[in-house]
Amino acid sequence: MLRACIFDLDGVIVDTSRYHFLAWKRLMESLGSDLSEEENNCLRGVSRIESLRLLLRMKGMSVTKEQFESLIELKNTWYREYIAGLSEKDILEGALELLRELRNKGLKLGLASSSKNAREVIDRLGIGMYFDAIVDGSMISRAKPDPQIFLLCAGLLCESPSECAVFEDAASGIEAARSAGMVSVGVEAENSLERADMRVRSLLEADIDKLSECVNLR
Ligand code: B16
Ligand code: MG
Repeated sequence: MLRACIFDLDGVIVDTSRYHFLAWKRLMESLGSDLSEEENNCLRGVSRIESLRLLLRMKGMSVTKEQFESLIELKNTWYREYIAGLSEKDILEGALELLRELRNKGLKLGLASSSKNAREVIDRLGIGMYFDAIVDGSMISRAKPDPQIFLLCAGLLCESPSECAVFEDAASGIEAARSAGMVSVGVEAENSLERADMRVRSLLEADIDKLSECVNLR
């Protein structure tokens, strides 16, 4: 029986991926390189440290440990500048309606984001009151696709993983949900998350009855 829904943040509830892209692009340009939108797609749902490792590998660049630390810091400073103007208007279509519908149905709600800035984003959007549990990047030691973030969230919600569904926009998040033994819903405009149990282009298309059936059929 479906008892809880766990939401990713970036790309599912709010489109902060644009700001991550701008900050990474600015960082790569400061190093005399560049970043295309396609290259940036590989970073979706990936932790900050792993993103920089990937970028440097992709561009055949190497930096010292100290430089790595300061680059990570700089990217985050720029990213935080970009998200300073976030407000309720930036919540993606269908998200608020879905959160309200799920709560009205008596389901528990969790938020599980790899971002260490997740709480600031949630505060700026004014949506903290919808969630019974929030797990952010500072609470985990292993990034998605490891299931740790979703298992921790289910634990805080006091629900069994098999009775939780996850809404995710990144392939790494879908893998994490699968490994956690949870039903996964891929939320992505191109509808390309083939490994997800269900797929929607936005939360507007989410159908709770179908999702419940999917959980019951397992
Ligand atoms: P930060 P999510 C992820 O958030 C983003 O999708 C990913 O692009 C970002 O690198 C990661 O958080 C870390 O974010 O630098 O703010 O700690 O999709 O798991 O909500
Ligand atoms: Mg995401």
